[in-house]
Amino acid sequence: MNSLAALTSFVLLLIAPAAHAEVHQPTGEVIPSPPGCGSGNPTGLLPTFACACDTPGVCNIGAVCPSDTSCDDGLRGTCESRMWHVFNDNTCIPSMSDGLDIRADAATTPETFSPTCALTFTVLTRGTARFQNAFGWYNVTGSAPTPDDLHLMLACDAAPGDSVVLDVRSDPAYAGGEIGFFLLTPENHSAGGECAGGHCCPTIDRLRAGEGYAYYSEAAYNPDASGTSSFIHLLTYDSRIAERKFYFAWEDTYSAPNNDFTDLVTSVEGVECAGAGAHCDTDMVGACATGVTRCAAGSLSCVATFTGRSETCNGLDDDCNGLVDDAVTCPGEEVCHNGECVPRCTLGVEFACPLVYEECEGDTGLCVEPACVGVSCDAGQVCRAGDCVSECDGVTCSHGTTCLLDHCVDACAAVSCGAGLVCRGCACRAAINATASCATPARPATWPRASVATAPARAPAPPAPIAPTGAAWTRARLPSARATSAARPGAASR
Ligand SMILES: [Ca+2]
Ligand SMILES: [Ca+2]
Ligand SMILES: [Ca+2]
Repeated sequence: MNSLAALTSFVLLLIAPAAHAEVHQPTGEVIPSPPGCGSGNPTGLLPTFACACDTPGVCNIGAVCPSDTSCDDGLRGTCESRMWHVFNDNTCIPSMSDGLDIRADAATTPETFSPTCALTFTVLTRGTARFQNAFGWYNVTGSAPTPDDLHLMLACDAAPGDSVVLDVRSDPAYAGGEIGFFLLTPENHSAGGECAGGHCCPTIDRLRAGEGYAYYSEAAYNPDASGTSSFIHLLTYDSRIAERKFYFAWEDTYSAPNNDFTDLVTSVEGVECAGAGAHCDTDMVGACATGVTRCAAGSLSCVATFTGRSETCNGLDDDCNGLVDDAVTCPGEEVCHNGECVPRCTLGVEFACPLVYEECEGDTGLCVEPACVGVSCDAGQVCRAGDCVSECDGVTCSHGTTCLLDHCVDACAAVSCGAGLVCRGCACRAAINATASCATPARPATWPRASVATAPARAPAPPAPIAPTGAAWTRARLPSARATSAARPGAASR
């Protein structure tokens, strides 16, 4: 196995959503409100999430403990949350829960999203709302959406469990860029809490005619927005069990929320928070330095693409201590050089340095540029032409590869993407030809060989480039030799 291929065993860091400060209304009340009890069953947002499972009809809600030695753990399937009882607790409302936390994971950001594939809009619950609220999307434009740009996806008659699929990206109404989501209510402007004209089904036409309200994921455009004393109408939750899925939990009453945030709870699958998927620096070193921005608990964070592991001879700083291939062992008499175990060049003519511009360094048994013999560089630097320079300085990698520690590597080789996604630049993105269900699996490209040639210095022209088998690669040279590329001929035979 190619030693570089071992990198594919890296795993993508699991995104553990970081709990953040509690969200509260301007009145000081922490939101959302805790579970209640209705008809002998727990009510509110937490049981809604305990019934948001990858299998329909399943709920992770345990039964009351029959004795102090036997309690139902509530575990039925893969669900966002779980609730279970302890002996002698409230027989309606389980006292224990885990998974998605309705308070710790509640977020008012992101306010805008990027459609990455076909979107699936689903109603989870309508709680006990008297309004038959509706839900949809709009184009983010930098100003308040007009009724003409409110695109209803879940109308007032959509029942819990109903889903609508729309590929927003190919919808004529999509202007490109980010989108927001809205709630449509039928509330009477002059009699709060009442349905305008006694009709509780809101429509865009009724809104245009001045009946009801629209509330937006961009909260500043809400009809009752008033700066820092604005009531919060929407809490968003980043799914813990599905990629690119967010939950939208709404409060529907103008300036008078009751804070259960179940007046309409919807999910949208196929969106990322705006800004996700970009390259970022994790502030770690070595292979762990490269990250990608992800949504976690409502905010962007930089998630390392690779986690550290034990160092092997592969041209990478596997254990993220800032040193490439430090303290690795190679079989027999071999030494680790440029990411490969090679025979010591001190062992005689048979193992002499293969490139004419390299010289055998006696101490290490390595072939190096003559000007780099005896030169030791700090972490993060490599010797070229006798000078210690920053790794990846002046290195241009071929399409699909990224310079990491002076080597062109396929950052996607270690990234595992979900169905319908492909890895680009170490971030999982929707496949270009994703079907409406976004279900076409697409695998990342195969692992290309890194080009690990060192630059010639005061030396004859290096031999013609020899591309490793089955791999495309290019590499810019230092200014003194910009036009040429070189690989160790020995590398081509592996
Ligand atoms: Ca409510
Ligand atoms: Ca290391
Ligand atoms: Ca290594």
